[in-house]
Amino acid sequence: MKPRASAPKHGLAAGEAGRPERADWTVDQGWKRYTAEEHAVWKFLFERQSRLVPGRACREFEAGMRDLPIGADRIPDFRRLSDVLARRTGWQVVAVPGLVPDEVFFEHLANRRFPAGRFIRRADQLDYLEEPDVFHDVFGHVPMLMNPTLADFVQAYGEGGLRAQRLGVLPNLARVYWYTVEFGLVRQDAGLRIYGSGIISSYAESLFALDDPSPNRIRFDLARVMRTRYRIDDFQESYFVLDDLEDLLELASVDFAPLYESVRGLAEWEPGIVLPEDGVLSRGTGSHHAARR
Ligand code: HBI
Ligand code: FE
Repeated sequence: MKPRASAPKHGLAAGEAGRPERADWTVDQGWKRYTAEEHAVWKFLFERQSRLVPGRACREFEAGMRDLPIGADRIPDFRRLSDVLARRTGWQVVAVPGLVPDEVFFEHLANRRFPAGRFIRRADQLDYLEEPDVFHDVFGHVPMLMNPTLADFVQAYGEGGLRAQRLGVLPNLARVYWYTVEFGLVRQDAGLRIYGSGIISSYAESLFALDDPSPNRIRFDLARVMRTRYRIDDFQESYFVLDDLEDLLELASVDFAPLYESVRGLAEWEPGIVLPEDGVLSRGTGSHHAARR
């Protein structure tokens, strides 16, 4: 997720924003230090979101959630998540204080470690926060990492991130992550479904992304997405839709270098634009964002 904002802390209140304890920015989750109020925030979010999942999340999300030790009553323990996840796809969940520097993030992903924020949003921030907390990271990302295709794709993103940084094209790659892992939609037999973690961990965006007439829903195209800016402060104006989650398999193995060259210096697209060559599944009214401008 994006984020920026002072994160609420548990246990070790002060100083988390400062220098990391370890070079890889990991910390102990400190599971025993979560308070009853923090578990209660988790429970509220978990129950509210779980009601939305049937008929909205892709089947891979539901399957991953079913097999993980994630429930309403307590914030999950990352070690128990990692036990199950490692057996399935070789991934682990490690605790971090919040956002970590890009290269630290990529290094973890390249090694199949998912850095999850250990703090949880406060009860007065249930609907919006900019820093990825334990609810976004665990409810949103971990079930999808149980899927071998998504698991490979995210590792490839970590490896590609380090390369893209050296090539000076990180914004292009970051957009691919944004419009897939965070805000992706996929067509399944039963209809349009969510696989993006930023959507499925958000109550309002889970409704907006699928049902609202405002956003565009456009077939995913790699070069197109690389040129498309995104919003971090509001719902997306456009969602990009895969025909099949397995399409990520090819995205995990193609060489992005020639693509970076092909988009270098070209115009960047505003988030809400629709191009003549787009495969438009539904053309948005734009009403949501127009009302806010
Ligand atoms: N750190 N903890 C955390 N989570 C993220 O999703 C994250 C991050 N650091 C950088 C980052 N994301 C992105 O800006 C990169 O994917 C480009
Ligand atoms: Fe995220």
